[in-house]
Amino acid sequence: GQVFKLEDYRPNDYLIPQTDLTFRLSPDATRVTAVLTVERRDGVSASAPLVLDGDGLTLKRIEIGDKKAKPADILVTSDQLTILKPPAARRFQLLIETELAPAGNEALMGLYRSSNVYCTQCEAEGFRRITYFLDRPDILSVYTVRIEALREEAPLLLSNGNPVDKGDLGDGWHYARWHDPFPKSSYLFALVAGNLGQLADSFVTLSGRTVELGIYVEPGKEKLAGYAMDALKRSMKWDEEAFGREYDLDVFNIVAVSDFNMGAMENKGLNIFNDKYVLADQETATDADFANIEAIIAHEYFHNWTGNRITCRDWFQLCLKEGLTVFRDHEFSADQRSRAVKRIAEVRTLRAHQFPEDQGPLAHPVRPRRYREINNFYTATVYEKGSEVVRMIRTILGADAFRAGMDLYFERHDGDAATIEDFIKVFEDASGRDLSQFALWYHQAGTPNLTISSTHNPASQEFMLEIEQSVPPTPSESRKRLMHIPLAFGLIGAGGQPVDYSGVEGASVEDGVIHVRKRRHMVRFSGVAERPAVSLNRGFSAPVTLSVEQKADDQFFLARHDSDAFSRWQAFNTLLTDALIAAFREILGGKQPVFAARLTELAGGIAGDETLEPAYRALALALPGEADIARDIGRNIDPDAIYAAREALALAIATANPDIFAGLYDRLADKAAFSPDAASAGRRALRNTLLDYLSLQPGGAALAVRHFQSATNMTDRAAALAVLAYRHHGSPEAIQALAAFETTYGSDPLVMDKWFQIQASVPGPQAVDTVRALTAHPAFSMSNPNRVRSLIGTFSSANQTGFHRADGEGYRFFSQTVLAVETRNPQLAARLATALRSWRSLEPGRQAKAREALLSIAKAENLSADLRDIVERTLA
Ligand code: BAL
Ligand code: ZN
Repeated sequence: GQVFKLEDYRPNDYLIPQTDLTFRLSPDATRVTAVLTVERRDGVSASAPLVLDGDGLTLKRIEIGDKKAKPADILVTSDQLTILKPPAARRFQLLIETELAPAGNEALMGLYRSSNVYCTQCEAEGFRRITYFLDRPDILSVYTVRIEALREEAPLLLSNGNPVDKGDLGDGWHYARWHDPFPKSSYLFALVAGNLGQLADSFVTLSGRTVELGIYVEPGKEKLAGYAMDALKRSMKWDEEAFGREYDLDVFNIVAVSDFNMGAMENKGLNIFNDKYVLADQETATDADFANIEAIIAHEYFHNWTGNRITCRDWFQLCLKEGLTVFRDHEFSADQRSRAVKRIAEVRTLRAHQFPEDQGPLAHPVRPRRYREINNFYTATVYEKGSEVVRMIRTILGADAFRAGMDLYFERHDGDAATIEDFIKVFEDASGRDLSQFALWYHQAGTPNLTISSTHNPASQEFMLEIEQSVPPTPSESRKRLMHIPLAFGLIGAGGQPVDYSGVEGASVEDGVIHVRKRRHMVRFSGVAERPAVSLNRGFSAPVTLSVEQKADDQFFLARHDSDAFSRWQAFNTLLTDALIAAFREILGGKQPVFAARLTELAGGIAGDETLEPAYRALALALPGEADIARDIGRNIDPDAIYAAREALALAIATANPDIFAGLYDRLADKAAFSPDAASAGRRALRNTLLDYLSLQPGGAALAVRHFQSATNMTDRAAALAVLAYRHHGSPEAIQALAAFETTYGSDPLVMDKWFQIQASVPGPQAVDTVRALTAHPAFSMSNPNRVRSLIGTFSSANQTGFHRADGEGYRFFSQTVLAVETRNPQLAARLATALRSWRSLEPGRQAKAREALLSIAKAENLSADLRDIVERTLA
């Protein structure tokens, strides 16, 4: 396939300042009439052909400047419409009529039907499946959209911008017209038509304008949108306060649909959401669901400024809107909830999803320079690492200069299709700092490592940190340049107090941050009488790995005393990881692992420490996941041995703390009415984590059954079901609970996703048969992305022992399933296929079998560009 390169960017010869669309909707033959006002750019020859993008379109009519086009005037191929001799006038009109079949569109790109609702998804290149267009983000156009439909089939007609007109057309047809005054890229176009229920509200902006808010859902589910509406209003207020950003249209609409490739989409004034991220109440949604809804509602809303008002020049700049908007939604959630807990959760996500990407065959810079299929670059690197890079800019500049830079960005680039260079420049201009070395974070792939050791000289009262940076090679980037890494740190005295120093040499150190810029720094702190413990990468100031020579005593000390909540969590997590890796090696050597009593007792100490928030304690007590442990081990992975090590540590912690855990479990029982707020969710999280440990003790199954039966909300119910399914797999208690859950929620697809997910993650060699059998369950569907991700996605990315079954059966099932999905939805299949990206870190037997599975996909006929790109890069 074609390779697109950043350096090949050039503006198109033509612009499309105005786009008027008319849709006459019908499931199998929708007519789209596009009237485009085309403008030739200054200096472009009048004979330059106009080449429009298309994808799978049926062209019905074309008029160039009022005249019907003759066959010799145009050239139509499967993916282009070329106007060979455009009119001589600089500005002219083009009328294009196409016919689409939304009902048969299972790829869920362009115009499609989801549960009889017409909806669209145009990012990145879906608009070309609706009409021929310059389908690239730097073509900004003002859209007017007229929608015609049978009133009975589609009483509700929505598009971007403000409503301007509506009326009856006779014969049961009606229409609505929408106008969006803000020029926008085609990927932000949206249309929704169908029979939907509305939850209405309003918001008064900073300057006193009233905005009508609507959330549209399947009729009867309006009440389930209440939390999303609340999150929307809080997002609108927060963006005014934190970034000075006000909403700009008269209406803001959100529509929830059940078939959606992404989480949601920020179309101007008409966000379209995967219903999983809108619908919630205590009976059907977990606390994690509530938190996700809050974050994604905020994320899409924040795109109105970072994405829509200022968009990307080309798709290489995707992180310009995504990394920045993730940073903004992280800050929002941190302000709405607990900053420390949020930061730990973010870092866990980054390590679980971005680190393996950066350390494997799919590694790419935050701003890539090449792609074959842009759909495959909606990655953890672009989103999550992209957010970390923005966070580092704030760390380096400080909050005030960062805000000044953001203000300048909005002022200078409003209405632009901008680049990462533009973004970096505003911070340089606002702060007077040189960010050229820092900019490598956007351009260079790979997770940097810092090797750090410390020495203390009591005679000279010097404390020294020796820091060395390295960036491992990544595909097509074997040599790396030196990065600017902001490393936040703290020196801590024996009583837990911060240690002052009188001077520092060897690196620039500002506000508790060491600026690592060279390969090696010897940082000398003077006036330090006693050896301090050193807390490193506080708050996870840089997305790096650390190799630290640190005494276990110091690690225990930090786990008890670090005043930085993130680093305190990190210290305990590192202790757990080290113990798990040691246990893994013991198991491979045929020994029973043993764990230090001071480690298992510290777990009890943290659980019972009332000075710590319950949510924090829950995160501390959650053992590193099997994939996290595998990543830290790095190579020759045997997932069964990792699983055994993790189980052994869980049992050791449970056995060391039965009374603390049981007492706390009882005290945490919530007697108040349900609330999804962070504090209540934190108490539930801690209690459910304790249940997991307690279930390993005698009577554990009965306890989990009581928890399941007495649950008054989905968080507790799903947690108990998971404990029964994992810890008591195959027991009558587990079987009964799964059956009861299915009976109660069988007709609620989003809740059944949890049921699929829990069963898909039950560890062990039986998992592949369970999952295969569940693909025949009536609630499962190979064409619905949420179902596929819940069952197949969970099995392949969250069930290490099941998926990596030693005989390769997990991989065989997986490759067949990926191919079955791909015939319907290539984007979804490509996403699933990334589950094998770390195949080279497996032990040789599994490695060979994983490779076979990848090759069997690569060999399949008519592979989509999406899947081919992932599989070929994974095998390269
Ligand atoms: N732009 C795609 C969905 C999102 O990141 O908001
Ligand atoms: Zn986004």
